Amino acid sequence: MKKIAFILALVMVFAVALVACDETPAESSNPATESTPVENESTPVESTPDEESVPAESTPDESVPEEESQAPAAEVGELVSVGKTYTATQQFRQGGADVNWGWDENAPVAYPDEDGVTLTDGVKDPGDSEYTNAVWAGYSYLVPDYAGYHSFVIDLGESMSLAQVSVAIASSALSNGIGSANTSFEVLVSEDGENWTSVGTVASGEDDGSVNFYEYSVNFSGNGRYVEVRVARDGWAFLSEIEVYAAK
Ligand SMILES: [Ca+2]
Repeated sequence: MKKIAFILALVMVFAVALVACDETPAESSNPATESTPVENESTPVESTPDEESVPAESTPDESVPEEESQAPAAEVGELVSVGKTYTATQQFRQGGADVNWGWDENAPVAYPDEDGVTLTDGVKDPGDSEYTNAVWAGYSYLVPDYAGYHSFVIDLGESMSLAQVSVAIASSALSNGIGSANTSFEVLVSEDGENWTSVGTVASGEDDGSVNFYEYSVNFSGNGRYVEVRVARDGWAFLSEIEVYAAK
């Protein structure tokens, strides 16, 4: 009996050992090998919408300060720029054939703003299509110190509440080298002529040459004695008037 009991005990121990050996690798390997790739595969799938949602959630956050920084445009009132003095970017000096028709600081100004009143004399439409007409002042990107835009600073004489600035620019109808396409107009205001605040920028539309000139306006609400207009254009810009309107 002792032998039988001993054999039975050995069989039971062996059986338990077998079960333990079968279960241990089954539990440790199967979940590990099966779950790992599942998690790895699911991770990028789950992260994709997360990554997409991040910019989606940040977009309204970025738009908040833009909305807060833009005050409602004031109601347009009186035209206040006619007859006011201004300073402007230097104009192009057209050299002769000996300098390949390029910049020549000793040459006369091409398409000049005679007497420095062209942009605030109240006259916009020349009534014809000649760019050589004195109502147009031509500004070239070919000047040596061109900063990417032409600058015009109007002195209104006193500080006032402002609502709109409008620029009359010649279209491509006047000449192949003239136009208004791909041009932007930025308006800045200042109380002292030194500290400036940008109040808005407007981009030009298409220039199909169907009219002699286009007008682009920036509507805003701001105060200042000085108004700067920056006309950014990689090409000739012919201007006939810059209008500044006070708030009503
Ligand atoms: Ca004018």
